[in-house]
Amino acid sequence: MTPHTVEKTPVTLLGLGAMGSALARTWLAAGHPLTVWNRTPARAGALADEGARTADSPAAAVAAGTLVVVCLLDDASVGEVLADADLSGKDVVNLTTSTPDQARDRATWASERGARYLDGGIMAIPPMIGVPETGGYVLYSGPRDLFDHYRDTLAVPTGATYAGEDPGFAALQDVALLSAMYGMFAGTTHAFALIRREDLDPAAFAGLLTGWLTAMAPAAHGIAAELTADEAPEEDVSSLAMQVAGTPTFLDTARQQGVSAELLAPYFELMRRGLTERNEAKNPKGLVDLLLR
Ligand code: FVH
Repeated sequence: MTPHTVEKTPVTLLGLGAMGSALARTWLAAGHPLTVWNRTPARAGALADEGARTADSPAAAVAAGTLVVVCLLDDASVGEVLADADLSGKDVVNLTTSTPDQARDRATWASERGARYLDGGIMAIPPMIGVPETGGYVLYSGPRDLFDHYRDTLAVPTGATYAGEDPGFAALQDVALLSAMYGMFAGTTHAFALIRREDLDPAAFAGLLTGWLTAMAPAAHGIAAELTADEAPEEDVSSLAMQVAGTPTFLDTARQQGVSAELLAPYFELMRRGLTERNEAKNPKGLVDLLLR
C-alpha cells in the first residue's frame, strides 16, 4: 500500500528580518517547500541550511511559486522589491505593516499586475510565531475566497483571522490595536519614571502593573457598548467628573517625583474637554468622538 501524502503548498517569502525569519522556520518545519529572498543575502544562509531554497532576486523568488508572501520593513520597500517581478497569476500576501490607504493602493497595484492580493496585519512578535499558546494571529483582508484557499498554509506560523473584503481593514485594525499598545507603553513608561528614584523594586512593581492593566483592559467592552448603544448608558462608577477632579493629584505627583507629565497631559486635556465641551460628566467613554475631525 502506498502511504497517502498531502502535498504542502509551496511558499515564496520575500524579507528575512526578525519576523520573516520566524515565519520561514514554521513553514519549513511544517514541510512546505519554501523559496526565500532577502536584500542582505547572508540572512538567508541559516534558512538554506534548514531546507529553504534561496533565490538570487525577487523576480526569481516570485517565479518559483504561486503564493508570494511579503514581510518587509514598510510599504516603500515592498514597491522597490516587487518593481521588476512578474506578478501575473500570483497570489500576493503582504504582511508588511502599512496604512489602510497603502494597503488599498497595494491591492489595486497588484490587480493591475495580474495578481490576487491579501493584506495582513501581524498581531504577534517574532517569539510568538510558531507558538500557538501565545495567542498571536494575523488579520487578513481582501477576497474571502483567496483567504479560504490559503487559510491552512497561512495558519502555519500563527492564527489566521479574516477581517473583511476591504483590503484596508486588516491594516486599519492592526494600526488601531498597535496604537492602543503604544498608549499602554506610554502609561507604563510614566509609571516606571514615577518610582525610578525610590527604593522600590522595578520587578515587583512590574507585577503590580501587569495585574492592574489586565484588570482594566475589559473597560474596552464598556466603550464598545456605549458606541453601539442608541442611548449612552450613564457611568456612575468612575465618572469623568470624578476623574477630572483627580488629575491635579497625578500632575502634582509627577512634579514631586521630578517626572515630566508629557505623556499623561494630552489625555488629561481630552478628559477636561469632554467635561467642559460635551458635558460628559457621567459618561467617561464619550471621549472617542472628541478625537474625530
Ligand atoms: N518584529 C516585530 O516585533 C513586529 C511585529 C508586528 C509586525 N511587524 C512588521 O513586520 C514587518 C517586518 O518586520 P521585521 O521585524 O522583520 O523587521 P526587520 O527585522 O527590521 O527586517 C526588515 C526587513 O525588510 C528588509 N528591507 C528593508 N528595507 C528594504 C528595502 N529598501 N529593500 C529591500 N528589503 C528591505 C530588510 O532587509 P535587510 O535589511 O535584511 O537587507 C529585512 O528583511 C514590518 O512591516 C513590521 O512593522 C514586526
